Amino acid sequence: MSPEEIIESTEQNEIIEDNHSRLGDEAFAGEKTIIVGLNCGQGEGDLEEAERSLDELAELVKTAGGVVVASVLQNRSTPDVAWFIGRGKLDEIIAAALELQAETLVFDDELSGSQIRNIEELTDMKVLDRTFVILDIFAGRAKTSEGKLQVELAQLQYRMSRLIGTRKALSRLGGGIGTRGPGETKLETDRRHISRRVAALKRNLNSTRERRERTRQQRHNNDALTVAVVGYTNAGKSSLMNTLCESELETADQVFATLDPVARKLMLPDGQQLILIDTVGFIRKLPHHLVEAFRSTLEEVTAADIIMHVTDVADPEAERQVQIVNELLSELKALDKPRLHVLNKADLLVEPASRSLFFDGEGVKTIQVSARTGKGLEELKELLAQTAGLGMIPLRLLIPYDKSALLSLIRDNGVIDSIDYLEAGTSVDTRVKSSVYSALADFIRLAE
Ligand SMILES: Nc1nc2c(ncn2[C@@H]2O[C@H](COP(=O)(O)OP(=O)(O)OP(=O)(O)O)[C@@H](O)[C@H]2O)c(=O)[nH]1
Ligand SMILES: [Mg+2]
Repeated sequence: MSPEEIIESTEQNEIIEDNHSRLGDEAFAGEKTIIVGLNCGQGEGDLEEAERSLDELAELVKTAGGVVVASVLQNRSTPDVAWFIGRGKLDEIIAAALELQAETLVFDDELSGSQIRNIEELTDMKVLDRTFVILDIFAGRAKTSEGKLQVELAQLQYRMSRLIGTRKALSRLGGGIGTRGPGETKLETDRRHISRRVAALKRNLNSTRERRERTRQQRHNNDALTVAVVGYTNAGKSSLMNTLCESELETADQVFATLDPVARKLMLPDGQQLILIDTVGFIRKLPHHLVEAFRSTLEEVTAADIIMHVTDVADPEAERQVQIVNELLSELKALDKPRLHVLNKADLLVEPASRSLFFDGEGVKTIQVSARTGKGLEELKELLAQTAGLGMIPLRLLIPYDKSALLSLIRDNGVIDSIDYLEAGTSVDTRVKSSVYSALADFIRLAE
């Protein structure tokens, strides 16, 4: 695709009919895979974390269409420079692969290009890492042109940094985890060609980003407060938005069902309107290239007025997931914003949730709900109204009849608690965003 073509395709950021993910999962079915993790920590917690991360990798490989036939975890004080894990361990893996007829190895950490090449040559298997698999899933899921461009950028940057390796991973077309996205012909060409493509993608994403920035600004100026719905992947963010906003966003029991941010209006019981923005789910070791490439979508989180953090309270890993989400929120400089913590899937709890989940930071209110049964959702709306109200200024106004346009400004930027038509004008008790205070200050009613 030439840069011109890219510009054209980003002009409309519409949902492109996407058969990729559906077809993809079938086309990739059955690739026998051994997953490999390395634990360099000494503590018991470290081992457990490495095991959980490996479980998650199995899930990722499955989502990408592979079949995990074995999982190997090595304890070692440092990664091996040439082989990542121990050479002896690799021999064991080769023997196991022969027996299990496995053709692919997926490592749970990012490997260097030379490690990938070394291991490929030794094992004669296709060698991938966690980042590659995540990028592959994203490539199959991206629906809008912006999402597709972002994923392609992340893939190219990732591949460019490993161009010297990946003989097998790149030399196969048509089937196999990691063969979606930029195909062989593009990757065979030299780095300069890829660099040019990367530069073109970045330019295009920049213009998309400016457009997104403008939309956001408009939303900010004329509309309700925005709430970024964030959380670990599969926590039920989209389901919760669907139940709250009566929308029909795609939900699925799998990682990364949502890639592109989608906004929906939520009318609160007090008449206030909020805009909820669904976002991509977070995960352990979210690839650096992906965070970079998805900067413009992740800025929806940075720009939101309120953060609604959703956690699957029934997941045994919930506490760790909260920690991972908070680390990413901190990177996105979003931890200081008004935040509430929603413990979802309460219907699946067999015993009470861990108490520590209820303390997610100073001033952060926590509520237990179920998007499925509707339990706790009215309280959640209350809590959202309260949180939204925190940044609002209460005013008692008298608006002359020739300034009635100000009433729409108030409605768009706040809530009217009571309204009364007097001889001198409209008397309004209201709470408004601080951004419109100066437009209204002249009409504040003085105490009678
Ligand atoms: N039992 C139960 N299941 C739920 C609840 N909320 C969501 N789910 C299920 O959890 C799975 C994930 O839900 P999604 O809404 O797709 O989760 P998400 O957080 O948007 O996930 P990503 O977009 O992949 O990050 C789906 O199978 C939902 O049906 C709930 O309250 N209770
Ligand atoms: Mg989702």
